[in-house]
Amino acid sequence: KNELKEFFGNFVLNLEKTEIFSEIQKNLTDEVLFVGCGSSYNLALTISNYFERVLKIRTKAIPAGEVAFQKVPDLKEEGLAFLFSRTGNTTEVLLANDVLRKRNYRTVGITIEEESRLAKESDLPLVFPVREEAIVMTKSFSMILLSLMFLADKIAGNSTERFSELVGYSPEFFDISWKVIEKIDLKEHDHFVFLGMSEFFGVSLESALKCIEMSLTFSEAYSTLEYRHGPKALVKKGTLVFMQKVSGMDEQEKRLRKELESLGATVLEVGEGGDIPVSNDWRSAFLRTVPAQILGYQKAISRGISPDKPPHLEKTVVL
Ligand code: F1P
Repeated sequence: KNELKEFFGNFVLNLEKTEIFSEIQKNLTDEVLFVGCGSSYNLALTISNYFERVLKIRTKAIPAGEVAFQKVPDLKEEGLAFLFSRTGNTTEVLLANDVLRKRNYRTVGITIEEESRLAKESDLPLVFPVREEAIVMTKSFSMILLSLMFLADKIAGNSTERFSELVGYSPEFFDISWKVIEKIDLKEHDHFVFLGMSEFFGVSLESALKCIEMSLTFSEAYSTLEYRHGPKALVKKGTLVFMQKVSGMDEQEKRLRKELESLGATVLEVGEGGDIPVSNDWRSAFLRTVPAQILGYQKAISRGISPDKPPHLEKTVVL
């Protein structure tokens, strides 16, 4: 919980001075691709939304497998593409890098492994100084998300003060999340639902994936109001819903919470005035996966499972 502060001071605040920053700025086109698999796809999706929001460009987030096997209907002949892979060796991402480079895309390879193929084969490698041994991606997700959102604001010429505030708040946010989740009887909850919009939808997808991977619990994610259109049929006592609050939706969120609680669900709201309070600014996305990381961890422990080594999964998926 304290690593984020150090990382922000040592790495993120210096990003602007690096060569990769000016290269990205120079190569920014009117449509930018964001590509990855699994957590790295969720990361790509969340960042893609934020780039669109602050830089007013069109973006597309695509699972790497669809680029790798050329299933994208309208891929352009050139452009800029961000490829995400924590290990830097996931087959689909490497194949996607080949496909895009052959088409004259400039590829930015985002990874934490300097010696990985993505770091070596992408045009503009951006290697993060983060160590993460577990199979499940947790802190590197938050750190890369924070960095690229920061980068987008810097390119747009926006103030980045809010990031400093959020990073300063992160240890407290971690503690509050831990305590709130600790109070829930997790043995009685076996169905987790994550609801969010836009950037917070990416956060919700990642939250569900974390809980599946770490605690082997049935978990789903939906765009907040979509949940009322069918999926809520599965709500029961034992359903735990995390709702990511967004600005201007208080009334709808309140009504949805009431409805889900009347169906037997336990509901926790993350955001301004919520059970786990945090700013509703989209920049808070990098913090908002933390409650699910804690939930996955606590649920795994309550089931006697190792949250670091889920069955059937490997750190790098090789096709
Ligand atoms: C992608 C990924 C992970 C996931 C699992 C399988 O890895 O989907 O997000 O947790 O371990 O691989 P990477 O390309 O980011 O290394």
